[in-house]
Amino acid sequence: MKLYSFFRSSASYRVRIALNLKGLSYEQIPIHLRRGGGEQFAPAYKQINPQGLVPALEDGGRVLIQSLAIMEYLDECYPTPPFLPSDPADKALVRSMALIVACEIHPIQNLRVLVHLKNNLNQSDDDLNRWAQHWIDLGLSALEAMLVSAPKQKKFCFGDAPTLADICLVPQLAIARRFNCDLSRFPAIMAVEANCVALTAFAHAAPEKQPDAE
Ligand SMILES: N[C@@H](CCC(=O)N[C@@H](CS)C(=O)NCC(=O)O)C(=O)O
Repeated sequence: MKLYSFFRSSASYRVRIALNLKGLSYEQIPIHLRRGGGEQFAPAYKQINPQGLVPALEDGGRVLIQSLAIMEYLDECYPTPPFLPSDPADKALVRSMALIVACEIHPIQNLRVLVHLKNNLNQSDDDLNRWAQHWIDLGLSALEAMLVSAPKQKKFCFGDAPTLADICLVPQLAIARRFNCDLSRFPAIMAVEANCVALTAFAHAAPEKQPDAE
């Protein structure tokens, strides 16, 4: 498998964790999101991902995009260990946690959104930081409340094994730190993160461990 990714990209980080949890080997093709105005916009890469975003996963000659779609594909092709619980309501709960990160937090503090705010709407770097902090804080506050009240929350967001929720959460925390968010307000999230990063699948997927890390 080939993973088109960028070491600092949290959506790529999700897929690296997922591949590692499934015990799959993969070659990383780095797509630098800043160099030369962004390698994601190169015509050759847009043939791979017309959205001009990372990650993209090539498997058996087919290319998949969108990290959640990729992770569900991996889960269906390689069911062990599962990324979702079997009970429909539990599954919906785990998906809802993953979607808080992937749909409500990450897209509005993504690079292209910040570049647009800065270059076209004349916002300062301070404004961009406050923007990112605001949306990250709002989403993590909701997730913290869910973890505190969830009856099946144990070592991880749900139960005693990592699910899609943890796979989305840990990379988002790396971004939160990049924007200097105050994570001490989220003790349940911090406890889950500590249990995740103790696993080699998460530790080996960390941005600083990637071949393209700067
Ligand atoms: N929903 C997409 C998001 C992909 C995405 O936004 N990737 C970011 C890096 S985390 C990116 O490529 N940004 C490039 C840009 O904003 O120009 C997914 O989950 O794969």
